[in-house]
Amino acid sequence: MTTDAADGPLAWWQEAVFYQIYPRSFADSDGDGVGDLAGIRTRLADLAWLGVDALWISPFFRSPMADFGYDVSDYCDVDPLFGDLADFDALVADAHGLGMRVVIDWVPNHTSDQHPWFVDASSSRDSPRRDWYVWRDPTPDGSPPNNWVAAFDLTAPAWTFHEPTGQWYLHLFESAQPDLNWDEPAVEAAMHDTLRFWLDRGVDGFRADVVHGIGKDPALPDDPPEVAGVPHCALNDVPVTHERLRSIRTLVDGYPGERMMVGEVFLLTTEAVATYYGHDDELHLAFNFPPLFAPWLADRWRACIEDTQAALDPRDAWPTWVLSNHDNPRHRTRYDRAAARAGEDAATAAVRSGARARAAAVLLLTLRGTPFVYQGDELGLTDADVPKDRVVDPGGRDGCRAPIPWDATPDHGWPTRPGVVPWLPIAPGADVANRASEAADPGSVLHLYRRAIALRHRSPALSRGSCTLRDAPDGVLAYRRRHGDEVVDVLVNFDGADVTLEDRSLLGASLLLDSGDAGPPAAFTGVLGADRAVVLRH
Ligand code: TEU
Repeated sequence: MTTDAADGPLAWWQEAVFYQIYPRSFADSDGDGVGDLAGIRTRLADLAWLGVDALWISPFFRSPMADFGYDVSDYCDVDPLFGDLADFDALVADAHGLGMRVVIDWVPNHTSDQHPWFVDASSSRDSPRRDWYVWRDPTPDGSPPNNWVAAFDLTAPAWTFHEPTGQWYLHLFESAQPDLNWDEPAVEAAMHDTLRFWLDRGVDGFRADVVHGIGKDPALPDDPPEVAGVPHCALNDVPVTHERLRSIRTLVDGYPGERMMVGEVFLLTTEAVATYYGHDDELHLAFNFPPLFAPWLADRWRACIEDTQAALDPRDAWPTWVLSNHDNPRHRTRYDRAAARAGEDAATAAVRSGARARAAAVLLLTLRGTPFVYQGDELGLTDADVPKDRVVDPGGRDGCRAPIPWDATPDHGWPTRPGVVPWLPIAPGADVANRASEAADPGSVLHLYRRAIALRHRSPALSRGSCTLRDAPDGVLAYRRRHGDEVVDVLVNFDGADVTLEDRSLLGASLLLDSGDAGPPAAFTGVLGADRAVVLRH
């Protein structure tokens, strides 16, 4: 299957490499053990050096932090933990000055239960804001209004009974995160205003959290028994959401400078995700979850690419690729755990773990579509081992949220005030796997990311060309990127043994990038090393 090369100019967000910042864990400027906006500012030059084009910053808005910022109590202010609006403005100005765009999180499906809107709505059944949230009367047998399951604790209903006013309210996540009722026009208007607030401040776009949740079936029907135990947030998919996304698109596109929205559509098939692009009139981009959850196997990745082409190409929709984020174990850790389950011993893991993560980086940065790098993946980090008494996330997602190790000093760049420790433990191996040590080592994962990003930027075939899957030996994924006369082949060996390629046409092709090497580009010998990815030009 081939995807045609894009002709005509691409938008910046199609050519960009994005970098996700989870602000609590990125860099701390005030020694309270939690990262902040001023901390991010001190590290922008490092990100420019890496070569990324755009930053997506996870929530820094006012929040009681029941879900570490995904429970917003004021959409138009910075939580004091992270700084203030002046810090944000300075951050945007500095990022723009370095040529990087800034995209922020927007959480439209739910607010915090401490948001003045919910405080008001829950004050009385007669509150003028009562209908800003989803309320239902008690059922005769006292059970919740339907069988929807909340995220995180799959035994918990997506409903909480509110004693003072005698009704249930809906929450697809924690009970501290009541769902907004987008059927209420005032809610839609108020949420549009929050977009305008940040667009006026100069943000380049939004990552919209659980954006497929802003429409609900008004009948609130039970989820079918065959999906029992699946959280409703992974199932909610109704037509009215598309109408709302078209209004949002009109609003965002009404601003100059190609503002954009990438939506978190947490649905489990690419086909369903694709519908949220509309016909170039809904989301500019949508995260595609099957590749994020795919195991490290050539045939599974081949299927992910085929599914993406089949679902997105007919819509002229532009793909996204994500290997890790703040909600899931890092890809290195996921692949290592799967290998351990399949019987990989510790000695083999010590060799293969890092090599797999490096090959995955080359895959991520050579596919057709916008790649998103999650902070710390460029250092080859694994998840931190978080002892039980330090687990703080309701979804147990702490391991991938460990603070970024900046250097080899004992505190790894997280000096704290007396009596304070960083909010989560740092990942293992930080004496070597840290920014400063890796910046000084041309063979590091960090340098591999930098080389791969630079190669993508200077190669039209990689940044915008067509993508054709090619035949390859078992365990190898092969695709050809082409733009005009430029033809680039990518080969990824998912197995732990060398493979001799029968395709002699590749012999002598110049090696633009080799995931296993720091060395100068050479000619391809026809042997693809174990756990390696290579990029070749004819
Ligand atoms: O995530 C939505 C979501 O569906 C995932 O959290 C998923 O349920 C979870 O990863 C399963 O482990 C977004 C944010 O990315 C997440 O951090 C928030 O907790 C959530 O929304 C609620 O705002």
